[in-house]
Amino acid sequence: MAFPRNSLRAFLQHAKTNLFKAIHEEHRINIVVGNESADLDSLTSSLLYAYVKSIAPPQNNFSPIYVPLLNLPTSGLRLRPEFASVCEHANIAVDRLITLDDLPSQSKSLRSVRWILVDHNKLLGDLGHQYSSRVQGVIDHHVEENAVPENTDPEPRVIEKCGSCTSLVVRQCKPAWDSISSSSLSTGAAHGQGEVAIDDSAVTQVWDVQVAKMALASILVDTANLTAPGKVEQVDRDSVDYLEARIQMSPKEARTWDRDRYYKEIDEAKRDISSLDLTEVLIKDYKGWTENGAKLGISSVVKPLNFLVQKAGEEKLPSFENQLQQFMDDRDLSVFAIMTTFTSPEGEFQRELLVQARSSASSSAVNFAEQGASDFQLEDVNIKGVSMQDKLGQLWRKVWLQRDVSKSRKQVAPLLRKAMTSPSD
Ligand SMILES: [Mn+2]
Repeated sequence: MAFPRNSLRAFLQHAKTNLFKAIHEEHRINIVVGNESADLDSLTSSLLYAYVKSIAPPQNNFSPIYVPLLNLPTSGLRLRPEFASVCEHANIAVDRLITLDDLPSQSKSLRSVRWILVDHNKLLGDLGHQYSSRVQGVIDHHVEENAVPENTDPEPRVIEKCGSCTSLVVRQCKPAWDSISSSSLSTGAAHGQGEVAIDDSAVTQVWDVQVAKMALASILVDTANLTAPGKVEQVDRDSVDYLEARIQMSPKEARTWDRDRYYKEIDEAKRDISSLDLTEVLIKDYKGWTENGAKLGISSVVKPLNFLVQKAGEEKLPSFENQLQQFMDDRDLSVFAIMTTFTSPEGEFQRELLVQARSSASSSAVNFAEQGASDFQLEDVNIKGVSMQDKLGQLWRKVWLQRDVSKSRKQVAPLLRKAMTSPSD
């Protein structure tokens, strides 16, 4: 049975109840799961897809129940202050989000489940070990990993470059979303006035506005309010248009809606990492891979490296370098990278890249550095408190200013992984 039209808040409750039933009574469900960095894009992609498809399930579905799952334990939620802002606009409680803690322990897998991946296209980690063969659908904007079957009918198989995965989910969900709202926005009525809105009950409009704002948050943050060079694609712009039109349907919201202000609010919440310690900052947006048995980890950070060095000082930690070493040891990493994004005092969007490797992997790092120098326009830079080698010479380390700011972890990670798989000769 499809979930009757209701709010996002009610939907989350429905999804949680059904996940519980699936665990204990083995009835069928679909789980819509984002990637392991569990960022805002993964959250909103899975929520939007699961919400719309639960109300308007495709024909021949495996199950009409779609559960949005965050790919992190509940303890990880506090590392993401932007979730709180977005959830407030969507009228849902952060502690009601469904996380890995809601799944059964590893020894007891869910039997009747199909997985739909959003914001990644290969199920990694423990989930990957248990459920890789049950993946039946993907919407993603990362590099294709050829891990999802070619035919995922009736679920989509969409892998396409753009600023935000949520934009692709919006495009995918438009027809269903239109069908569950009494007025269609996809048929050219998007900017219609009163006559379009009359049919929609006020309460449905409120629900739609909550969902639209939730989805907009990711697209705006991921594309720097549709301005990020090399990231924004037409699908991002179209999806923002569609979602804003949904907001405009509500006369009350239309009067006060201000996209720039909304973007600023969410972006500021995301950048406010003052309450986190250094390790928390590094794991907040972290992704890991294993290549040829060696582990690679990359942290994305929304502040410059000197902020991190300073933070280590404030926390009276031995040193920033020492903390990096500890971080690598704790995760058994051969190569660790930090990618920072920030705005310079002159208002310029900038990126730094730090790569450090154990001596066993230093040839991979050198390979990466050679290729990366031209691919990403890397320029050597000195950061106070970060030397180019550890005291014993056992670590290879480099810090660059990344002049090509259009390249993110989506481009840097594949090159690092490649450098780790192709032996130097
Ligand atoms: Mn994404």
